Amino acid sequence: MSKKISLTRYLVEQQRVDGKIPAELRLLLEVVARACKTISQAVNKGDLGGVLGTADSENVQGEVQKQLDIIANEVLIEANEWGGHLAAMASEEMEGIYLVPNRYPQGEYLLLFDPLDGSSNIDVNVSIGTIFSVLKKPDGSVGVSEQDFLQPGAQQVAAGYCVYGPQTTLVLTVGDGVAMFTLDREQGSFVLTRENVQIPPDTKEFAINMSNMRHWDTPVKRYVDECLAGKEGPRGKDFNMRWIASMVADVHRILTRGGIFMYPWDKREPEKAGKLRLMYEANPMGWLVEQAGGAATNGRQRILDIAPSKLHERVSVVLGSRNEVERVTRYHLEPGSEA
Ligand code: AHM
Ligand code: MG
Repeated sequence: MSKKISLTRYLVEQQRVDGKIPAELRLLLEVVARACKTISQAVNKGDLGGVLGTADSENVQGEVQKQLDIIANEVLIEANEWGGHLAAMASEEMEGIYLVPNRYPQGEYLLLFDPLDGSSNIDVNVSIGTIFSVLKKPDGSVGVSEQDFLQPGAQQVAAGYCVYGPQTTLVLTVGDGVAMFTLDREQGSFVLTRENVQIPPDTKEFAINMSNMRHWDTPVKRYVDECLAGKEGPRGKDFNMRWIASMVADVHRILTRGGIFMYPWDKREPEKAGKLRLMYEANPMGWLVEQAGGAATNGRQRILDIAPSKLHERVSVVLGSRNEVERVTRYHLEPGSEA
């Protein structure tokens, strides 16, 4: 029988081998994984647990919250606030940062999350997920403020997501490649199922919400038009399209078999840089994709190099198979393509 490596063992080994991660970070990641298990249980129960449907509230982005958005947010806060490894948390579902209450010890890490990504899929039983990003509080800062969170994605010390689909899979990087862990429900633990995940540099699959086509900028329209032209067009090959409307599930497919994902800026709300949020969606996903040999840009610039100016900042996202992302980025940088 091949030996099973649990997430706990994987993290302990990461800590021991060359001290790749400190003990505090290991503890933090274990707690996040435990919270994801709890969220997975709630997702699985669905109507039986009375967790589906809309809550009577909106989040800071003006989006109507689903009951599971709120439940997942609470699960992550309650799991993480008492362990002593965190200074503060930030979430898509909370306007300001959440300080660890005074009654608990304070740690040096900052945890950001989208507790339940792909909310529009909750009630229709389609894959959804939790996305998380871990930063270190800047050296020498006293107390903790929103400013401490405003670090470029390149400074993340861990990032990952948990996808709640036919299987519950936790995908993680601590800067040493990407590993995937499948939840073994009988054992109650995440088991390592893939290591050194690599995204093929080329692909024939793209993911974008095509209903927004008329609002896109020229470079994005050009790229998709060329894909749609198939064998007879300039790309000389047929493309396939997938759009799950859960970034976690779309990124999971790309980490599994390649592809390109785009949620670009568009003319519907030109003052917004995009729909997705930089700090707890694009940064963690961008780092995972880069760690798997792919690329992630906002069409012009590497996502991980963007210096954020606010917690809920939005960003245009192009990520996945390296050669395709480079092509879209090149189209944006060509003279005359400015939005
Ligand atoms: P959410 O965090 O409120 O769920 O929104 C983010 C989601 C992404 O998971 C997904 O890629 C996108 O929104 C889908 O948007 P659309 O409904 O425009 O297709
Ligand atoms: Mg989201």
